[in-house]
Amino acid sequence: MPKILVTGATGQIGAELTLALRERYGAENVVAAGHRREPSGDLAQTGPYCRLDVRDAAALDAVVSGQHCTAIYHLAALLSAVAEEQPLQAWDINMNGLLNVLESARKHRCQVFFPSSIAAFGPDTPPFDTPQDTVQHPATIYGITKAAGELLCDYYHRRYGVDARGVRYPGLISNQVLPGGGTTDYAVDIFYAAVQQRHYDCFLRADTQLDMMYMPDAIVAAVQLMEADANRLTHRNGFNIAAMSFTPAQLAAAIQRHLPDFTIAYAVDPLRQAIADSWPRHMDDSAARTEWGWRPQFDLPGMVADMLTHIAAKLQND
Ligand code: VAH
Repeated sequence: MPKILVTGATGQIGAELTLALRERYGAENVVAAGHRREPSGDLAQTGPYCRLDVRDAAALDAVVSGQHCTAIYHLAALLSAVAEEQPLQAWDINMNGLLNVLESARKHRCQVFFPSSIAAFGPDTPPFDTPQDTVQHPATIYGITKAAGELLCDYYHRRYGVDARGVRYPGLISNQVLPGGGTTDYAVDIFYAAVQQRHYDCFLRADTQLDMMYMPDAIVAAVQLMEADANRLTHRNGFNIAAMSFTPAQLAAAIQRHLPDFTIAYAVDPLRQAIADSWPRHMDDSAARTEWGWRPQFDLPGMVADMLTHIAAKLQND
């Protein structure tokens, strides 16, 4: 049975991924590590939790060796918009944190999962059907750390045999933990606003098309890739994976099919609009489908229905 460390376990992906991994491998086999946010009830009560700053190489290595970890899902990072406000801290957390994880993985023979992003592409990347192997000139510090992270993981695999794997996530939508400081956060915020106020002021332009994915699919992708037969993998880090691609206007229309009185207005945030404009619209994920069987389950109507059900229930219980 694997012994897993999840860094960034109190974040948007980490919180749901930790609970899914505990369900699959046994709660005692999944150590959750968080730093900036306090763990939710489930996270702290269903299995081991520790506070960990991934920039502290000795502390990270002590957890990996002390817990005899066999795999590290490394999710700790600053997201795109907040990273643009603090580029030096973003480089420190996103790059030195990853380097510390890869060094521990090298020493203790651990697998590594590294989440890259559509942000690893830039304005001169083909925006539609973005190829698996293409131009990567990211225009944000977050995207630079993601593109560099893909290369660093490939290096540790080639040079030291570390079994590092990763995907390029689109914008992720979850009904559990709110995202923090991302450019695609509008696609989560809009549901809370729709249920509570029947109105949302969107910080991106109505026609800003981006790849998006529902969190249950994102979690399945991580586990499926980490369990895939290594002999089938031509690529390893930075698999394009896609599920749906939509604009704020299209998302609003899908919500209005459930809440006819919902309205949207646009108060564009120049920083996050510029970030979104530098990203591709829709990725070609044929390599992931061929090499490890990637298949998303949620489309836009399915995600909207599930999100509204969960958010309405959650707000009723709060
Ligand atoms: C962000 N949610 O907005 C993240 C993600 C593709 C976007 O990387 O920064």
